[in-house]
Order: sequence, then structure tokens, then C-alpha cells
Amino acid sequence: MTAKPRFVQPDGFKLLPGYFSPDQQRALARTVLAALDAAPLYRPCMPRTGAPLSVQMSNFGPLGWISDREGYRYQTMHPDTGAPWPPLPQALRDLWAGVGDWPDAPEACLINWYDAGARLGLHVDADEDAKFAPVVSVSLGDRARFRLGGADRKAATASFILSSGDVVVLGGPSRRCFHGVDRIYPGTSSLLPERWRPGRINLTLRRVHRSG
Ligand code: MD3
Ligand code: FE
Repeated sequence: MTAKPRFVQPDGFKLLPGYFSPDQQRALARTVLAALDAAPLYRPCMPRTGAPLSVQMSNFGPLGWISDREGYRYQTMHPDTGAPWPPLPQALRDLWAGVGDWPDAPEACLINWYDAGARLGLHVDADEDAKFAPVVSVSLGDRARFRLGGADRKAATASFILSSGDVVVLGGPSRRCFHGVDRIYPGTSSLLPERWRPGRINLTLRRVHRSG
């Protein structure tokens, strides 16, 4: 018999509850939703199988992360419109400067949209050449159950509730840990305008290139 492995919080993982005030959240949500007019949410699909993801996506910044039948990659333009992604909002540049602890500027901000039934399976983020740079995340709207594991898919996991305005910093070894979103809790936030409820927005700031 072996003992049930217990979750050990990885070094470099920081949850900053309520980092953004309600006013700051509203301003950021307005900025994000306005940018979606120019860079609409699209539904990514899995490489090879083409199975659709339940999370819809868009991006800010010179580079955007996309997934389609060809694979996962960063690219400069929106897959449907062919237009460059909207610029990174200043509030997100400031966030990276404040908590990122990294010398280079962020190059990508993935926008994840969760409707009531959306989820994100356990995965690692490994498409960045800057594999030691942190990822910085912001949650807006309905709460979610976020799951964090270890570097090995089989390692024990723990779940955390992410609420609107929370920031998560994934630095150091935590950057290479498996993670996912089990579910959202519809109706737990009144931040977003009616037509975006129920729902959750997650923004992840990333450095893609190693330097320069
Ligand atoms: C832990 N997003 O976009 S954010 C993703 O809530 C992603 O939409 C989730 O996983 C979401 O790739 C979680 C927090 C997060 C982001 C990146 C991580 C946690 C992470 C990278 C490594 C470990
Ligand atoms: Fe991820």
C-alpha cells in the first residue's frame, strides 16, 4: 500500500484575491468587451480531431495564442478576421509590471470566455519560448473552480475558487504545473453587462519570446 499523495502548493504560485477593486474591474471589463467588437470571440478546436473547445477565445497584444486543426501556436492575426489583435490595454501592462517580476514586456494576452457550461481540461501551457517567464491571470465575472496539480499529470491536485477581480501569478516551477477549470458558478457576479451573463472572462498575460 502507498499513501494517497497530498497536494503540495508549487513554488511561484500566488493567488491575490480582490487585486482589482470593483471600479477597476468594471473599467477593465468595458475595455475587454469593447475590444471584442474588433476581435470577436471564436471557438477554437483541438488539433487533429477538430473537436471544438467549450471555451471561446480572443487575444490582445502583438501575439495571440490559437488552437486549430493544425496545432497550437502564437500568431499575429485573428484566425477569422485576419486582422492584428487589439493592443494590450495599459491596465494589463501595469499589472504585469506590478506582479510579473520579469524584465521583458508581455507579448500576448489570451482572453478566455466561459459560458455557463464551459470548462477547460487539465493541461500545461508550453507553447512559449520564454518558458521561465511567469503567466499572470485576471478573472472577471462569475466565479470558477480552478484546479492546480503538479508537473506530472498524475500528481495530486487541489481546487481554488477564483472570483472576479482575483489575480493569479504563475511564476517559477508553478509555471509548468498541470491546471484547468472544472466549472463556473453561473450567477455569482453582477459585474458583466446583462448580455454577458452568466459568464466568466479570464485574461492571461504571457511573454512568448525569450528576450528582445
Ligand atoms: C497554472 N486559463 O489560458 S488561469 C489558460 O481560468 C488557462 O481560463 C485558466 O489555463 C482560466 O491556459 C486558468 C490561471 C493559470 C494560467 C496559467 C497557468 C494557471 C496556470 C500556467 C501554469 C500553471
Ligand atoms: Fe493554461
